[in-house]
Parts: sequence; C-alpha cells; structure tokens
Amino acid sequence: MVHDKSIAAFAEAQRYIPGGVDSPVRAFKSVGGTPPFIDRGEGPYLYDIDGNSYIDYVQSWGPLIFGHCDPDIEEAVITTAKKGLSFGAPTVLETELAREIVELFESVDKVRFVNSGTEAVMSAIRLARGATGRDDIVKFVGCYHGHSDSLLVQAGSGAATFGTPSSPGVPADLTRHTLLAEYNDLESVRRCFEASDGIACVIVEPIAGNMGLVPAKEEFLFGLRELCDAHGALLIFDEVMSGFRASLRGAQGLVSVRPDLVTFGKVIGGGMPVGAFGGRSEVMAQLSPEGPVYQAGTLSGNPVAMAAGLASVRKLKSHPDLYATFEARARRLMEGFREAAAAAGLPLVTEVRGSMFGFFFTDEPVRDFEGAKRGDNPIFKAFHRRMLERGVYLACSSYETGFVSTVIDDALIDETVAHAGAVMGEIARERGA
Ligand code: KE4
Repeated sequence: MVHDKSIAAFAEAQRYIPGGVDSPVRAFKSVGGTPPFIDRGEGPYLYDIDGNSYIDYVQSWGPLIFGHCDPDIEEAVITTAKKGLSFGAPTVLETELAREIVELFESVDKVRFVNSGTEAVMSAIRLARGATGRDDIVKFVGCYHGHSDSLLVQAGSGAATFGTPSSPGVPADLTRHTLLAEYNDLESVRRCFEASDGIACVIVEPIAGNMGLVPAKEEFLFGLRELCDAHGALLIFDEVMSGFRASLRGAQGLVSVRPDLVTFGKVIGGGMPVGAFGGRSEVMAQLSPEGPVYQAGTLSGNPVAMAAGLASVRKLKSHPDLYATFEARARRLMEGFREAAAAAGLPLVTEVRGSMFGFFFTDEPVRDFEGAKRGDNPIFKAFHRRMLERGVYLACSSYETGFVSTVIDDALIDETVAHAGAVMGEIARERGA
C-alpha cells in the first residue's frame, strides 16, 4: 500500500492540531506508523486519501453498527438537517429517543441527552454525588469512562485504594475522592468501602471494552449490587460501548443485575455526537431543572443527532434477530483467529460479547487489567500493522475492542481470517516459533 498522502496530511495536521489528531488513540502511537487519513466510508469499507480500502472493524469506536453511509440513517440526517440544524429548544425527537431507551432498559425511567460519553459519565457522577450527598466514588483499574477529571485516575502507591491523577492538570485534591478497585475482584471493592464511608457510587463497565474485551463475571456484578445496597451507594453501569453492542439491552440484557444509573453513547447517536445518562425516577428527579443538581448543554438533544440515533436504535429494535447474527459473525472471526494462531504456534485468547470481539496474544484468559497488559506486546503491534497493509482496519491498541456490523458478512470475515493466517505465519517464522 502507498500512504504518501496520509503521511503528508499527518505532517500538516500536526502543525495545527496537537499530535495531529482530535483524540489521542487515533495517532497510532501504540502501534507505530502513520494513521491513514480517511476520505470516506461505504458499507463495511473505509477508503483513505491514498485510495486504499479497508474492512472496518473499528466503526468509529463502536457507533456504526450498520456500517458506513447506512441509507436509513443518512436519510434521517439529511431530512432533519433540511429543517434546521439546532434550536436550543425542546423537540419531540428527544422525547422519542428517550422513550426508545426507557422502553428497552428496565433500569431506566428517565434519560438526559448530552454530546459524548465523557459528558454522560461526568454528569452521572455529579448526579450520584448530589443525590447521596457523598463525595467519594469507586472505579476499576483498566476501565475507561471518558476524560472527566474524577476519572483520570491511576492506582495510588501500594495497596492504597485512593487514586492519584493519571494526567497533569487533574488536581490531586479531586482524585483523592476516587478510590481504585480491581476488576472482577470483590474483595478490593470491600476494601474501598472500609476505607471510606462517603462513597456516592461505584462505576463499572459491565463488559469492559477499554482494556481489550474483558467481561465482568455475573457474580462480581451481583456483589457490587449488594455492596452498594449495604452502604447506600449508587451503582452506575457505563454502557457507552456495550449499550446496543453486547445485546439490544446492552450488558444488562445478558445479566440480571440492575444498576441505579446507566451511561450511553456511540450507537445511540448512529455516528453523530450523542451521549446520555438515565436511571431510576427518584435519582433522575434530582437533576436540574426538576432538582438541584445542575447539568446543561447547548447542543444536547440536537435534532440532527437525535434523528440519526433514532434511525439506528429503531432499526435494531425492529430486527432483534440481528444480535444472533452479530454474535455468530464475531465468533466466526475469533474462531478463525484462534485456528490461525494455533497453526502458527502463537499464543492467543479471544472473547466475544454480541457484536464485540477481543483478542490477546497471550496464553492465559484475561480477567483484569494485569492480564490485559500481557497482550500489549510486539506480536500485537506487528499483527496490527500487517493486517492494515492487507486492508483490514483493526483497533490500533490491544486495549481496545473490535466490532462486527450488519455489513460485514461471512465472506468478509473469511477473507479477514485468511489474512490473519498469513500474517500470523509470517510473524511466527520471523520469531522462529
Ligand atoms: P466519549 O467521550 O469518547 O464519547 O466516550 C467516553 C467513553 C466512556 N465510557 C466508555 C465505556 C467508553 O468506551 C468511552 C470511549 N471509548 C473510547 C474507545 N475505547 C473512545 C475512543 C477515543 O477515545 O477516541
């Protein structure tokens, strides 16, 4: 493949935009090389400005479950945009999308729309703190919930449960209210509740997608529910990624644990900027203008974004059988990767939840961030680069999740598996496996 135009575009972008990108992961820092600059998408494909095409398993990090330029979503956007882009006033489109979410998620009585997953999580945390009158929160090492200050936290020293900032610019005064626990480890959560009697909420990705794909064990989620109930804390499921991706009802569709608040993003915007948070009526009633907890946004519930989200969610709702197809395709892909790795003598473990898939070039199952770190290695980097050169666009970090869609059929999956077999063979030979 030729990448001359992307190389030039990346150099030019870096003159005006920090790192040349508007979100760090896009810079390909963890895999190296120049990120392809995309000209357009069509169905399952991305086309870069050098004319190369790729089967897209990233789909804008999750939103594009119907692939690129879905005609129904495109039609909804264009029709709505012709009536005006934004009013800063209520529209029935917001009510319609809120109703679709409330009808699908039994833990959600009311919803508030925002413009990103970060904003949804930041607002849900403030709501939990306001509703409980408490300041401390618990999050899990390896879970990502967007870039709001309280959540840019890394494990403190030693066994300390209190976090320290994971980024300059985040005041330690703030992150001392964030306690860190280990994913799938209830004992570490109990230690947090012993360390603080002022815990407002526990926030968790019920299916973690930001340390690679690492589902929570159901008994772990049950345990979180029990601990929150015992201590009067709220349980927040961050379903920004798993919502509408793991099942039509997100991770909640696969387990019987119910949270007090849920955050959404990605698929509910159909590719447009939409985030949302929702939950039980008595908690949501604390939110301004009904209650005292303030939260606002100029473009929140924007009609064009609502129309895209409605088209996306309604298509999923009217074709619930799609999730069986998604799961079958994701399993076909991961089975193919496992067979390719076995033939090449490379270690590989894989995971699937609905339309989400993940793989780690390690030989032990991954249950938490410690396990996920073993997958961030030279084999992954070589695999990613070589698959890209063969026209397969995979997430550019081993800490991300891949996605199938309605337009990635078995033929494309088999084509991808064939490339994976060839690439894994090359890598194994070079490593003398
Ligand atoms: P956004 O602010 O990026 O819309 O959402 C933040 C967020 C919150 N919660 C979960 C579980 C998420 O996965 C995300 C964002 N996901 C990443 C991809 N893993 C977004 C990609 C990026 O940062 O560019």
